[in-house]
Amino acid sequence: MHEARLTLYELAGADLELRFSPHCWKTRMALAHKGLVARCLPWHFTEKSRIAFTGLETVPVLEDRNTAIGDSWQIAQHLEQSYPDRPSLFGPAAALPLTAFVNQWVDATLLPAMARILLLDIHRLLIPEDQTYFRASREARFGATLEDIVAPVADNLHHLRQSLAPLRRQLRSQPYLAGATPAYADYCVFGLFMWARCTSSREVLTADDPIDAWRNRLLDAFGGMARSATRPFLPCVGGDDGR
Ligand SMILES: N[C@@H](CCC(=O)N[C@@H](CS)C(=O)NCC(=O)O)C(=O)O
Repeated sequence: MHEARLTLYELAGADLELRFSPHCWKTRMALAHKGLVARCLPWHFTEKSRIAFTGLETVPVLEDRNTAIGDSWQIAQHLEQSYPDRPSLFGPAAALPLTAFVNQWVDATLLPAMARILLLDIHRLLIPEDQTYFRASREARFGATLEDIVAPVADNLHHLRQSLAPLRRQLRSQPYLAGATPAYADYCVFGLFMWARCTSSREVLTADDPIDAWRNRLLDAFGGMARSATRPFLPCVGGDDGR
């Protein structure tokens, strides 16, 4: 049962059970970390009016009793401050700015690199109105058609894997980015892998990548919550990435 006071608006595909947003996954993991259960409502890109009360046009949005919070980072702060008796999302005070840095690194560097792999897969999973909006907004953002953005598959995968180098090195000596146990820094990066898992049949890591073991640990966390998330039925993507 969810706690009646918490409602999370999450991006959904044409299949309303398909919740694939990397930012919403950060919040899902943060809620689970705090041992909180929210009522999770599906939301589509073109349903801006449903979240207009936040003044924002993006999800996640969390309603906690009479407060509405938008932006995954703000939501994480809210959860930490409002539920101090639950496990900390950040750890000691010094870890907060470092976690903020990880969040920025993910959003500025890893997210666009992952987008170049997933954009067309995402488009296929949306309701028609969202498809039109998504194509126009992302093509304007990236300056090319969705098809052209994803076409250099091998280069795009290579670029993402190279961008993941700091994470890979860190995970050679510790199980989680935050140390011995996972924290919000881990969820910031993990959200990206849920984005891939819930939209595409393409494996973005090589089989021997140490990041894979970390990803598996987080897929299994909280009773396998992330592992059991709905995935799309997709034909296997053909073609070798060549690396
Ligand atoms: N900085 C925001 C970014 C949220 C965001 O971009 N969410 C996407 C879904 S992954 C969205 O709602 N996009 C709406 C749009 O593109 O119009 C956060 O961390 O919550």
